[in-house]
Amino acid sequence: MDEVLLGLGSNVGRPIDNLREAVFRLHEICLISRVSSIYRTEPVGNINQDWFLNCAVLMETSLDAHELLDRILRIETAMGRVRTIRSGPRIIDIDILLAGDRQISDDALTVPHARMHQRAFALYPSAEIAAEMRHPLLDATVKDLLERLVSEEKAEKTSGPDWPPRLVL
Ligand code: PH2
Ligand code: MG
Ligand code: MG
Repeated sequence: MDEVLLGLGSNVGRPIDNLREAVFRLHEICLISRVSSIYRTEPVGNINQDWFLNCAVLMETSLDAHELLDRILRIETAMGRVRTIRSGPRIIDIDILLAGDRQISDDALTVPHARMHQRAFALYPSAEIAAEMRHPLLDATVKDLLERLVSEEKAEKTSGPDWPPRLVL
């Protein structure tokens, strides 16, 4: 069973509802152990879009990483995501940030996520729920990565109604 850290983001429609729905849908395919707070974050990459809400989810799964990716893509599609411009606005984005100490790099998937260590919107929520989880390539914990991060990105913790979502475990 792998412990997997996911990063979730949304900046279209009602982002808080989208994050909540994504967590419920993930709950149907894996065992969720922790859900972070929500952060309101400045868009990175393509700045001509609304700010995002981001959070992180820690889960356990016996799916292998590619099967998990397949389920995640199905959740994104079911929630109405249409892929247009790179780094553009999205209803929901669910990224596999870390999967135990696995290292995967192929056409479909890169784990650890190639840019997680450079992104405040991924590291702030991740450090809240998985501070001691190790990045297998950088020889650092998530907490170390956040401490090392040099970034101007604005990220502020927010609260929302019904957050964290009440999962029936
Ligand atoms: N996701 C991106 C690109 N830029 N910026 C923020 N603040 N949050 C995101 O989740 C995000 C982004 C590509 O997936
Ligand atoms: Mg992403
Ligand atoms: Mg993605």
